[in-house]
Amino acid sequence: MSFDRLWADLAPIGRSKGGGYHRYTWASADTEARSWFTDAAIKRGLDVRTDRNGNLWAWWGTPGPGAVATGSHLDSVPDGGAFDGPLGVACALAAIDELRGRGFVPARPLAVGVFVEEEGGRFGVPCLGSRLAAGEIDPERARSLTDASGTSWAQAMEAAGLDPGGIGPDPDLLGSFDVFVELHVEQGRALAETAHAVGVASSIWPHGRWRMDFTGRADHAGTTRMVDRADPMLPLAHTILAARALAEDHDARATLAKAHVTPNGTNAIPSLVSAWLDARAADASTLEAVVEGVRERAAKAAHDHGVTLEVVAESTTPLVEFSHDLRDRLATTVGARVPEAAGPVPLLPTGAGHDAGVLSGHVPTAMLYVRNPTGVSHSPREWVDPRDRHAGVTALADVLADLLSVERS
Ligand code: HGY
Ligand code: MN
Ligand code: MN
Repeated sequence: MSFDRLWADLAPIGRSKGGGYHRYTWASADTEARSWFTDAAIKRGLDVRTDRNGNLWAWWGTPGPGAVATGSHLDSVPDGGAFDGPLGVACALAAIDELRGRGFVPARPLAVGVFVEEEGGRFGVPCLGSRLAAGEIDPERARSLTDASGTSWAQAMEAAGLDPGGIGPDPDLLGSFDVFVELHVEQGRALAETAHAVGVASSIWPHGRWRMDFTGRADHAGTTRMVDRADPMLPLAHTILAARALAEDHDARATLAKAHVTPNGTNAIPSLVSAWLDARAADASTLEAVVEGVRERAAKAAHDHGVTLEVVAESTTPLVEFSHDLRDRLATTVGARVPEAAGPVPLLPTGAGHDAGVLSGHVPTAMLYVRNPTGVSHSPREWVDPRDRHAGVTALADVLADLLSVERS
């Protein structure tokens, strides 16, 4: 299957020492991955364009209104898995091959997209490319986002040969899409317990990221009495434990996995500790209860240790309920190839954010998930069996054939 050749070409790009992937937007591995996509698309006679925000689009047919769009992302979290993002992109290209092999001729254009900075791994705001296109983030704020070395989005985008001056809402692009379908590796084990290689998304939990700055007082680790300290590490420690307890109490998710300690010296009590809270819950009120609970306990711990606290919401995403019609239409299409005995195609909620979630406020949107037997993601252990990869291609080809057969409404 053409998928395997596509996958073999992509696999070596951006491999990290840990066996996972390091593909940061606008950095070298990302440039290589974008070339992989562009070369594969050109080889298929697709018309490849870069939109004002740096997202890539490969068109089968003349770009224009009434299009069906699909795609995902190629950037990764640090030491991420192979499938999160790239599976959706490779399956889309392979689905075109499969449709052509069936002699299928689309009644309307198909656009295969690669969104930039979906993980927010380098510049901190997830789904940046789709948020920009959807007008959901101020372009000036995006341009001034910086990575760990202080390089801004604008500088990095310019170094990649693109003009950051034009980033922002792209109503013409989104207006040309009648529907957007994203295929993605499942980031959980719901399908692993079933006879289904492919499931359909029902919703995305509300979630967000909050930066917590604990400002203390730098001092000597050896000469400063414990009572005389304003050590920001202490309220951070309390906050990490509070987030865990609140998430358990509310059956939510709360994680502090990234922290910057200044000056980060073994024998220097820090002046500042910045940490990022990633919180998610099945509904908005539960998410709010968890985040407010963390904020309160962090503020109390900061006060108790003579430390000040500032909390900044860096990105928030409301509950996404995918269009029920589209969801059910995809389930019917995917189900047509599944034996009766397997039961109905699973409709899956998820705590993972996706560009499809951002677009769902602007374009009718749906998602397909492909079985991940480990259920693990954002880790080198993420996995999809080769057979299920092909099942993903076939399911996406069937869905696209159904959507592309209908003349523009
Ligand atoms: O964090 C997420 O949910 C996604 O991987 N960006
Ligand atoms: Mn991810
Ligand atoms: Mn993803």
